Amino acid sequence: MNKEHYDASDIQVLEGLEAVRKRPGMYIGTTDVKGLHHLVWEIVDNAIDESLAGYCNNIEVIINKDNSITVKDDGRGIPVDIHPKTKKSTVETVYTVLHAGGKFGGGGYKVSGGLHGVGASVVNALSSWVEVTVYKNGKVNFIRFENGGKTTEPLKVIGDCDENRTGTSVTFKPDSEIFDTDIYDYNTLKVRIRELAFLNKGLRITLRDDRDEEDTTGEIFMYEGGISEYVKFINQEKTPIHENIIHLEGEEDGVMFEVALQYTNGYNDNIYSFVNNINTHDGGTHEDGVKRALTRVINSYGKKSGIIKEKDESLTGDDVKEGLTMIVSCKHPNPQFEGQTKGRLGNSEVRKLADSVFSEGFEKFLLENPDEAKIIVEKAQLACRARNAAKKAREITRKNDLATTNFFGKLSDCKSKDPKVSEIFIVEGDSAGGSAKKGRDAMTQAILPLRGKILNVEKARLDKALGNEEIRTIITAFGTGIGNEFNLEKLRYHKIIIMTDADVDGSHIRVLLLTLFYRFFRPIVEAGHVYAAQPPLFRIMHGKTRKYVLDEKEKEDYLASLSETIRNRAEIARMKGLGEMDADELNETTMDIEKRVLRKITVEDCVQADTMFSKLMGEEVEPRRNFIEENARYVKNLDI
Ligand code: TSJ
Repeated sequence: MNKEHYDASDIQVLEGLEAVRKRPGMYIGTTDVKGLHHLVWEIVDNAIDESLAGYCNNIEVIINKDNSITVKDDGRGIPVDIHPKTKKSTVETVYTVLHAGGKFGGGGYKVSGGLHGVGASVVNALSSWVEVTVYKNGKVNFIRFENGGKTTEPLKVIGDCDENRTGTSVTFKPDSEIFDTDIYDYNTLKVRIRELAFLNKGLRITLRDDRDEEDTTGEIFMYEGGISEYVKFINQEKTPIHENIIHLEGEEDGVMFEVALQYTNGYNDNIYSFVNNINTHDGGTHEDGVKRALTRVINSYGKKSGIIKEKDESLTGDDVKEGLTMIVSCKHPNPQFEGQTKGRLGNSEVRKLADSVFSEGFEKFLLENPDEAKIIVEKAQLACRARNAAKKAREITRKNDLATTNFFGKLSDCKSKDPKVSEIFIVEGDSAGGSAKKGRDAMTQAILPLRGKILNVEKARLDKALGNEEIRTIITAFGTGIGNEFNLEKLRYHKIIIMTDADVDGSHIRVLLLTLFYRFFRPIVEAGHVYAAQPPLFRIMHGKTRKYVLDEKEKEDYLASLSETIRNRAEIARMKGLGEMDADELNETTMDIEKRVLRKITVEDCVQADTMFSKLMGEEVEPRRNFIEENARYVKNLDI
């Protein structure tokens, strides 16, 4: 540091940068690894601004061996002339005066922004050294700062360069006394650089890691398609349901608005919005405008084209969002951010701009691409139906609680209220139910008989099944609730045992129950609470011995283990349905905790049942299948 250069304004400057060093959190949020990377964005943002102003096409980011960072651009170069107010070069001013960033831009169209738009001076304050090189007017200009932003000597020309060469190169070394860590993470830089490249079409950003001997060329991020390519990138692991990515843009009063979208066959949406390249995680007027227009246009087009019938209800914002991948990007010279974390755009004029740009362009797209339009409208219709089915299911189960009289009529509950020891047998048919009731251990075993009628799976869609009283009783008996209200801790039985015959009817009931569990109670399955009882298929009697076996193979093995005389005299009976076993027999073979064999049901079993369920539903498989898949989303919601 050269004391001679210091005057009153210097002292002010140092006080400014000293304030940053005293409270770095105020300026860059944190001094952890996140704050460390934040410094890079403060610098890169300046280069992006130059690109948005139309003067820069290439940006290079290099992680140097010593974990210092170099950012270079081919823009006009930071002005090198003496700034009238500070009497120092603009370069030095930008680096030493807090909040100087924007003020020295000179008519620049500042759209990118760091955390607080503070920029270069903050990076300087938090670095052990910074070097800036500006190529301009055939000269190479250089300045170096040390120890938190102290100018070593004023900007000086250190050489000549090609007249046509312009640009800025900055290298900084974060101060290890400020930051918890000084090691840069390649992937963190890469992810954001890629995003910046998507958001600024045509801009080429290179990232190179000089700590890595192998990395000699770096990775280039450049997307001529801009946010369309971002949508394509997000959807590359997904299944789009139409080919074209819809990309619309418009501008008004210096505000640029842009949106790209494509639907996938998924149930979640991937909507990301940005203002001046910053993710607005709480949305705002730009996102609202698009969503409002999207809902309106899908409804109006759907009705006009006859896809949405007179009797159908209107699609909601949630319906049209399902499976949607969308990037919304707004570049605004004067953005107003709202909300606790300033993550929402507040400028109301943007809502109108977004709405009009989107609705005009999107309606045109639908009219010009009727096949894709149909797919999109139908996807939203399926979402609507699934939403209604799930809502109905929730309402039904909410109304139906343990106090309802007919509930007790069906369920023979166990005496114990301790879920850990309680079991519920869901039994096919009244007669088996009767035997099970007699044969059970009433302390820990509850019995719920199901009547056959409702279980005509081929005809029953899941939403209908949910309207069925016995199914509702099951849901109520579990005690967990369903949908948003689902709570695994409230499960009243830690063993849920499906007890059905080994015939076609039995398998239909199993399929229906497993499908029901899979879609609405997956956490119960995942937690290992669901079992299948295994009633024996054969009874082998010889002398006073009675042996029950589960299947053909077990029968053969058992017979082989007997001596020939006994084997020849053994009476082998094929067991009929559960209903034909008496209480003792049922207890001994299937229910007695000591003797029975239960099979634990896995999620995989349920997936198989679910597929089967879809197939069983008969004609018009495809749309119904879709319906089921749509519904499956609500199972995901239960996972929380
Ligand atoms: F500020 C900084 F050091 F962080 C930085 C600034 C870092 C990097 C890598 C690049 C830049 C930068 C600044 N690149 N390009 C510019 N451009 C200007 O500062 C500039 C040049 C000329 C004019 C003009 O009106 O002639 C205006 C501006 C804002």
